[in-house]
Amino acid sequence: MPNIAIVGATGAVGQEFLKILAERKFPVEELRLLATKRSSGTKMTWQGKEYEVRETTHDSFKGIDIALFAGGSASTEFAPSAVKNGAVVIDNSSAYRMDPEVPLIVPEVNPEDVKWHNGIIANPNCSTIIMVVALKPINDLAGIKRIVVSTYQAVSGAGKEGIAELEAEVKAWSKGESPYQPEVFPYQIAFNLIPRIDIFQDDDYTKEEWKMVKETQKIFHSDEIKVTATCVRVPVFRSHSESINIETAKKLTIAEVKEALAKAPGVILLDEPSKDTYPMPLETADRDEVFVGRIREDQSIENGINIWVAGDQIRKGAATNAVQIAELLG
Ligand code: 2RA
Repeated sequence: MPNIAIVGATGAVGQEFLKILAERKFPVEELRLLATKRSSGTKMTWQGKEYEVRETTHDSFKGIDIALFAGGSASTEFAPSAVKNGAVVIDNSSAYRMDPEVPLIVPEVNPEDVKWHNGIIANPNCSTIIMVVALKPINDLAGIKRIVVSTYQAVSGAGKEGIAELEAEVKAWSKGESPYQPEVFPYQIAFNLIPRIDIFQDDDYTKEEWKMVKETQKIFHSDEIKVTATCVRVPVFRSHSESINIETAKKLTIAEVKEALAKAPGVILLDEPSKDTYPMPLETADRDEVFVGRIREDQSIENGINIWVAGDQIRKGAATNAVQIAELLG
């Protein structure tokens, strides 16, 4: 059984790694919980046993087979040391995603890429993962030419601090207190929408929007798929939603799209307009599947489809996908 290290164990994604390893009965010989100096000494319980979180150092990885990195600057600082010590790193940060030597994997889409890793495997951005799981069966059937996506991203994407900020703002508002001073998001997120996730680039797109373009092309192995994205933070705790317009090379009927999605691994079709049934973040939170509904023909173009997708950002958008990658390592 492998020895596993979790780097960033005390954060939202780190804690979810622990839940998912247990739920999926991932075999673990030794578990090493690592975090920043500030969190070292924290006690965490996993499978009835107490573990003490230790500070991540370059010497933390001796004997480790798989290191799950939750994200942030620890990846650039420590992933190379983990690899030097013989571990395979599965990294949830954006540091290595576009490195041509590093596979970027969503197990339902491109599991074969696990074969060519050189020690680091990147976990894609949450909104990309959720989108490509839903797009894979459509791309297989008809070849996607262009994607226009707008995201509605939960505060969990900014970690447990993002969740705490929304909660604090709602509590302050309900008590009639003066507005909470935001620290995580650039503006109040409660009762608001913020059309900026990650930093702005020179072309005025955000880095989050750029990730959706570049990561989608890398996962599908095709620069021919054109993608344009608008990413928006919404006052939802932990499930991202996305409105996706897809133009395909071949004409598809809506029945064909629904049939393919209903059979697709990792997808749940929730599309019964007459019963008011469609995916919503409250219902998709804490689930591993990507939920798809509101499937309609785009009548403004020749071969167009509109879909609505929702999926838990911390689970399939981060921790579950990473543990599925670990499972591919066999
Ligand atoms: C967000 N994409 O939602 C980020 C998290 N990976 O902010």
